Amino acid sequence: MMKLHEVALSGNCHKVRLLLSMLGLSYESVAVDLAAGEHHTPAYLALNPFGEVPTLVDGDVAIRDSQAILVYLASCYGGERWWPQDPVRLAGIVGWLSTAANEIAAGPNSLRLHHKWGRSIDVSRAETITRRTLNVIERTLENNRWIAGDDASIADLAVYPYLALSPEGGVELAPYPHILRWFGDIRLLEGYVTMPGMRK
Ligand SMILES: N[C@@H](CCC(=O)N[C@@H](CS)C(=O)NCC(=O)O)C(=O)O
Repeated sequence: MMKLHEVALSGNCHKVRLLLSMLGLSYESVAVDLAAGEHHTPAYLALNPFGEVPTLVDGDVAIRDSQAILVYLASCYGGERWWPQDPVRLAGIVGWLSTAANEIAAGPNSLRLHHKWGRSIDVSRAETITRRTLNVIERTLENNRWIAGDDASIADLAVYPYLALSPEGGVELAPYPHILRWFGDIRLLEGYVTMPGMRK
């Protein structure tokens, strides 16, 4: 059975929990105790040399990085529905995976680390990135039901958790009605699961 090395309050881990659940895949959850430094042990670093969660272990392979795990699961177990072959659609999806790893990590994720756990960050930079990113996503969702076009994809699952958790970082979402509408659509997807800190 697959093993997901994870942390309950991590939005990066939640991306993977969402897809595993939506694909109906069973897995063993292995809790990593960050406070105890479990992610810096040689055994964990052998699976993930960056010492981060999540890490997915499937048979002989260990995969690090939430975006990479989404790609792996979607392409192995999701079929055309979750991993389309059309190059334009695929490029659109990967573009959003990149946004999740860059702007969303440096914006809303960073603000949550600061407000919830006291991480020292450049708050004004994180707020600027957050505002710009939310504006782009709001405009995207004004014209599209889903973030990368007409169908739900791993792009939605990569972008969703840290936006849904962003009120924990002091972000006000009321000015973004299309993002709020899209939250509702994601929550109706079969297999949707929530996590602490998310409204639903
Ligand atoms: N790009 C990575 C980032 C993972 C990441 O930053 N994980 C955090 C928890 S959400 C972590 O492991 N932090 C522990 C540390 O950096 O010491 C991904 O998307 O999986």
